[in-house]
Amino acid sequence: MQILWCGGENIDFNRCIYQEYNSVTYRSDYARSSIEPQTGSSVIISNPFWGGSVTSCWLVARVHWDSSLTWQRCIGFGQRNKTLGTGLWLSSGDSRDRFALRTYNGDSGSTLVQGPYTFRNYYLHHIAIQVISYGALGTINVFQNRLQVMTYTGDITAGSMSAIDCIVFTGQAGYVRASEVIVTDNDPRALSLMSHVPNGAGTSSQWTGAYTAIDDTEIDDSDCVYTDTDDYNGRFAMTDCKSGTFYVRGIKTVARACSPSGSTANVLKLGVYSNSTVDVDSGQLLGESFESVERWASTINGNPMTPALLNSMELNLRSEVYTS
Ligand SMILES: [Ca+2]
Ligand SMILES: [Ca+2]
Repeated sequence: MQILWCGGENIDFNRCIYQEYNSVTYRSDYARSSIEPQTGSSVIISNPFWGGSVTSCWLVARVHWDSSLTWQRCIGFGQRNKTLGTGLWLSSGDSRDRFALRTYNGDSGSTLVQGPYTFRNYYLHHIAIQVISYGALGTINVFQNRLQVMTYTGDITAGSMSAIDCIVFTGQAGYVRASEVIVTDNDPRALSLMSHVPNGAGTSSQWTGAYTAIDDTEIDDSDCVYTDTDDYNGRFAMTDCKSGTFYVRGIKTVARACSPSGSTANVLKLGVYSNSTVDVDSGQLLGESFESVERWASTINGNPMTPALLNSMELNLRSEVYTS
């Protein structure tokens, strides 16, 4: 199974996200919060899938449903360069506690199929959605608490969307929260997403600033860690796995970063420091404004990940001065 994308905090989505800390809306031993739109938001979209767009994939998420609205968009699949809201959506139906599958062209929606009246209000649902061959003849299956509740085969085209490259989430404040969002190429119903955050100084860190500047729950760019020197490693200890037996599929490293005007260092390499070895990606060129950059790794220094390895690793940020 390949993990195509994952996320569950405002750093993973790019529009008007509020984080909800009422732990009935998420699993507090896995996630730090759920996400929720701010009042006045438009539809929220995720950071892009790492490997580009796909036409078949799965989504699994924890969804806290607290909506009094019919035909309320909840979560689904989108394409980042299309009119906001375009997508293939799990929605409420003609009753607030009824499932529906809808397509939106960015302007209006149409119903593919309605499901059972089991979208229970004020309840944390385990939702999985499978898309097979997005297009004029495709199939969508929806699972609630791992059991199938809807299926539709036919034209599942949404507006001018040609493929799927992001997750879309409701813009309606106060009704829907999501956490532990994972996109895969195969059945992800057994997967969980656990957030790990900086909780101490790292080994021989060369960057300026303390971990407390980057342990934000709500994004706070007013304090951060930084360097303007080539090939400097910023290292920070990370929180551990919860106890239990886990098979670790991999880790996503995500940071908000920028290279302000006048900087020398302009590339950020993301990864980890483990067993005295740096394992970072080839780096991403930064703009002058803060934005999220992500890296997925299914191994550390070529070794399969284990909870013990994760517990001992440190976050490793590495600077680079790139000149074309
Ligand atoms: Ca901060
Ligand atoms: Ca640790």
